[in-house]
Amino acid sequence: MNLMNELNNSDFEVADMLLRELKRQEEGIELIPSENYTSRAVLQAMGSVFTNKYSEGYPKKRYYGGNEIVDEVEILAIERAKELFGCEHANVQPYSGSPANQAVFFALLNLKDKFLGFNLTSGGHLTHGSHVNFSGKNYVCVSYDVDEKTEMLVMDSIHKLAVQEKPKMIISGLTAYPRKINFKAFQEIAEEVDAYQLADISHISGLVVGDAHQSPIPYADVVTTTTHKTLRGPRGAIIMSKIEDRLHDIHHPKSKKNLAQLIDSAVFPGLQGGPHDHVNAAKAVAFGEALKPEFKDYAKQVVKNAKVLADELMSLGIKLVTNGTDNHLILIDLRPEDLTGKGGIIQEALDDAGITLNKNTVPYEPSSPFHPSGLRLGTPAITTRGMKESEMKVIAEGLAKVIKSKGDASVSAEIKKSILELTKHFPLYPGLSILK
Ligand code: DSN
Repeated sequence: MNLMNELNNSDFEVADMLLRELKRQEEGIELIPSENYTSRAVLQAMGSVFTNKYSEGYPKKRYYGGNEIVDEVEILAIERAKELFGCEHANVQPYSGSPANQAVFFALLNLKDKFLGFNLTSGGHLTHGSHVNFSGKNYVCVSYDVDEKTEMLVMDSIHKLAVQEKPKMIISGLTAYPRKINFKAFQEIAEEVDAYQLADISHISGLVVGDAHQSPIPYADVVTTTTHKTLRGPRGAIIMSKIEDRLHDIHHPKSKKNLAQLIDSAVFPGLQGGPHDHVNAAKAVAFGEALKPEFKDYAKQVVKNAKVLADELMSLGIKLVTNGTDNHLILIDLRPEDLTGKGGIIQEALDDAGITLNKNTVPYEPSSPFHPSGLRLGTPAITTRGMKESEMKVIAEGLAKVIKSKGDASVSAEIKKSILELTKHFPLYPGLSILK
């Protein structure tokens, strides 16, 4: 179904923006580690008549009529999520990662309860306890951090903090940490202090299902993930959990609900109204794609590409946080380049060169989140495009030249030519009718 002709006829302005965005995506190198390119099948499921439906409730327990097909869609998405991750329970309704994490807080904690989360500046997420976020405002967050020297998480320090603070929940997971997370070790700590473990695998869920990262599913009580990052689906999220609440008698003695029921009722009716059925249809499609054997090759190539890109950058004299990566993302430390607080300037110079990434804080950031001293990049999108080790070398060279030039416009213009030459050979959505 091609709705582009209708869009062109009825709203030229939006149609034109869409075409220009497609061109931007085609011509540039996308290195934002939380972005990816979905398949055309995912796009089609999202841009479909499922968006016309309301379906408050859960399959077979809806508040409105006409949900017989939407029930099939949601059941399919749930079953595929369970098969893909090997989890006991899956709720596919969360609109995105932040609402999913919010639902877990709502399900498991009372206001002002204490939890442990990864410091945002060093690689955690806003919803892991930042003071400007609901998680930091409504609950008491004690942040754990990376070691100042190695810039890595040290499980012994997290253990000490947990024993001292006795939190009700410990969040594991990352948005800007280039190393692996030991979910088993987090669970051992959580069990020792009678806390829940919430593993937020939004960034790495594609790697987890592709056997390129340890899975938290055998260990963590609850696991959240967005569906659009390494998992390569539509914008959205899911929550997975065990069915039984192992801490029922300690934390929820009066509740008649098990863990899965606590989560479900926090999502609906606790926080959300009708699920986005068109997105759930697209989630089902994406899970089906991730169940195919070739997705494992994709996940492994993402990590391989990140390693090559990291090694090339370091060989060109660029300092990386933790001196490397074991996942899909890389954090460049601009301080040795005399660019402290100048991440935004280099991000803009790279935009001009056709390379998109984001400015980011580095651990123990000496400047501020809006003027940070680092750059965050990753390989999920370029790997989807088919790029491999040799392309990583070209990209590393472009990145290093722009950084070393400190944002010189003539260097960006020169790099842009090589980026256009490179992306020409990796068409996005070949044959998409709007390109004709
Ligand atoms: N905005 C996402 C990211 O870029 O990592 C996290 O929510």
